[in-house]
Amino acid sequence: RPKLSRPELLCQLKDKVEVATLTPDLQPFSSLPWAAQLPLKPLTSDLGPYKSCAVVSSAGSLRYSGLGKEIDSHDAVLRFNAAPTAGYEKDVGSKTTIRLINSQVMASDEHRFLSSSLYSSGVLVAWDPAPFSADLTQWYNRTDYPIFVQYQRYRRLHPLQPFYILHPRFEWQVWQRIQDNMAEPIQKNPPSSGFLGTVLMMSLCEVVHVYEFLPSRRKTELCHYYQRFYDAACTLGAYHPLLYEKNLVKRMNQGSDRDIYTNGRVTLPGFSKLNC
Ligand code: NCC
Repeated sequence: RPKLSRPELLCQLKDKVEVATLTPDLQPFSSLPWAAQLPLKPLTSDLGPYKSCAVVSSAGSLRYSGLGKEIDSHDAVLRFNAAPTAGYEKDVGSKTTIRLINSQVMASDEHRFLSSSLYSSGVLVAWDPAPFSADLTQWYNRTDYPIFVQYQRYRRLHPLQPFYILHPRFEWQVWQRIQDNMAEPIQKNPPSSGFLGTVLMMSLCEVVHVYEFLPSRRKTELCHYYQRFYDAACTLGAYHPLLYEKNLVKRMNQGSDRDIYTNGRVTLPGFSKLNC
């Protein structure tokens, strides 16, 4: 199979992936009393379009990057899971427009999801590793973590904060793009929050800058910029097909290799800017 060119890869991603979120009309939710807590409309009709967006990975290599001002200069900023800004503004900025969280963060005591102020600003978007079928009823009956119980609790405490749940079809559509563009079979686990968030922002923004997803010259085994914990698997992947995601992002990058090396910055076009 011939390797796709950059424009072909970008158009394939645009054509074959839809950023879908749960709405109250979908089965099995439509027959459940709490379905009314779900946003009426999908995320993509409520948010954006934005001109410029920043996706801030949680990588340790953001430490001492001094990228904070540059990151905050974007119209929208996406952050992940428990990644804080307080105390790290110089390196990661302070604006949070959207926070993408996995269901483990919502469920584990350690993250105090229901009570910590970390989660209460901006728009929340949650996802849970669903069965490959992406069948909503199957998933509902056997989620990886109790995403729906926690969602309902959070909504009761913060009824005004926008909070979306990604449709599992989205995670597996993104996974399929990775697999179809790799020569080897990859593990059947969903893509990392980092890559899911990147594709999400490509559907909302005209241009997307992704920071320290492809590591810069600051590359380190420090897992997160906000924690003293070292593990190379955070950058290279274990459960998630992270190395393959990074390979694909490298192939789609419209910026220079120098930009990656010095700033850890990748430049991707928004889907609306592609002529496919
Ligand atoms: O670590 P995590 O991701 O929260 O990081 C967010 C995204 O940043 C990119 N990243 C991170 C660290 C690093 N050194 N290099 C990177 O490129 C990745 O794209 C990553 O997705 C997740 O994807 O949701 C993940 O979540 C953590 C964990 O659940 C949360 O941080 C909450 O504690 C996972 N860790 C564990 O399960 C132990 C991680 O595998 C993936």
